[in-house]
Amino acid sequence: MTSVPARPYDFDLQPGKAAMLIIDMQRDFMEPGGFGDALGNDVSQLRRTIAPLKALLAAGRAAGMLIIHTREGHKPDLSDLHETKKARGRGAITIGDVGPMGRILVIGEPGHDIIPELYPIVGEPVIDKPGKGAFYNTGLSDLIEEHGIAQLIVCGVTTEVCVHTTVREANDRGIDCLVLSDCTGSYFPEFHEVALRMIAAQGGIFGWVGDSTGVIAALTAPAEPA
Ligand code: C5J
Repeated sequence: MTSVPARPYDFDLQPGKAAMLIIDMQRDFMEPGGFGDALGNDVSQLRRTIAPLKALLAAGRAAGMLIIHTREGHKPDLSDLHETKKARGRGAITIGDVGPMGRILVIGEPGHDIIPELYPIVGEPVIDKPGKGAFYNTGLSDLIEEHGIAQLIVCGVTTEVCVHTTVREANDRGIDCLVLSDCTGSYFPEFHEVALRMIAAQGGIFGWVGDSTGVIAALTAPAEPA
């Protein structure tokens, strides 16, 4: 067990029981011309997460940690898209429509894929999710159970939407979440700050908030003598 500096108190990382969950680092959220942009957001706000996430991924891979990526999106026939989700936003183009990176949030389209900087390597599971939470209508529960995972190091975008929804879902399944402030991001910096405060408030009602430096230090620390 290794202690990682976090709010509201240090997180006891159990590397053998922990996985990294990297949420929706997709071109559709991160780049101009995608879903985030179509909703009128400033996608450049999310770019600061890329460098720390790259360093974290390298440390996690070197430590042999299970790394799980998620992608929000829908089947090409949109049979898994609720009408309510499609209708919301009222942008000029919406989910399923053709944009500069292909059909918006549709599996198999260029915009739906993970950004090249953080692309999964062979063997890393990629969970396609139709909702905001990574547990809804996916195999994530089974996957983490198979691997004996009890802790998730949660990263990705956006903090107050898919990250928050997933952390809440994980909590209700008895999984501890450490959310990394520098590896999560929002189009709205104030939402990011408040979303993180909500996680760590009330004695850690939804989990812990730390950063990539603390996790990398824990993963690269020399093993304690037996
Ligand atoms: C949103 C997400 N914001 N990945 N999705 O629609 O947070």
